[in-house]
Amino acid sequence: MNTKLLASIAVFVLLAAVVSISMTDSAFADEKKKSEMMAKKDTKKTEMKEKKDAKKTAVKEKKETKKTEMKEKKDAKKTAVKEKKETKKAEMKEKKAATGSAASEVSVEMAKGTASKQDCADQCYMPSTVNVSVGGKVTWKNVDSAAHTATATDSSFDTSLVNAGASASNTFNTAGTYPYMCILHPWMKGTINVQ
Ligand SMILES: [Cu+2]
Repeated sequence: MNTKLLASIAVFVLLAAVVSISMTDSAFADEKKKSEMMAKKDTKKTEMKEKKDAKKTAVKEKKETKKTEMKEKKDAKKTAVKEKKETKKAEMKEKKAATGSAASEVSVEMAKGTASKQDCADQCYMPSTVNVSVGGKVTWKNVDSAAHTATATDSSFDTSLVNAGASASNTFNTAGTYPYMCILHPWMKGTINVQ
């Protein structure tokens, strides 16, 4: 009786152990499979995300490259305009310096047709205003077919009659502004600045 019971218990325990081991194994396998699947899923997800990110980055980079190019192009244009402006400014300054500075010898033409051209204005004497240094000489060359004079309004100088094709000069020793005209054709007016 005792032996039978013991045997029964032993068999039961053995059976229970076998079933338990089997169930544990099965559960373990399931768990493993599940875990593997999840890992696979995660890997795929990561890959997709990386791919998406790479695409995003590429688009962003392309956009930035284009932006940089546009900016560079714009800057280049700006620089070109600025340079052109500065060149022009320098040229103007040079021109101004050339005409503005007083020379020791200046030549003025009594222009063609001024004997009858009453509206010759600042083109009767060419140029109509000149700058000469103190002690400098102004020479009037008559390129017209009529005779003219260069006569100071204040009578400080007078070339008297300068015939067609002839020239006359005056030396200026005192600084000042000297307006002058032609006594034959009073619409002919000029100015000598002695500096
Ligand atoms: Cu004249």
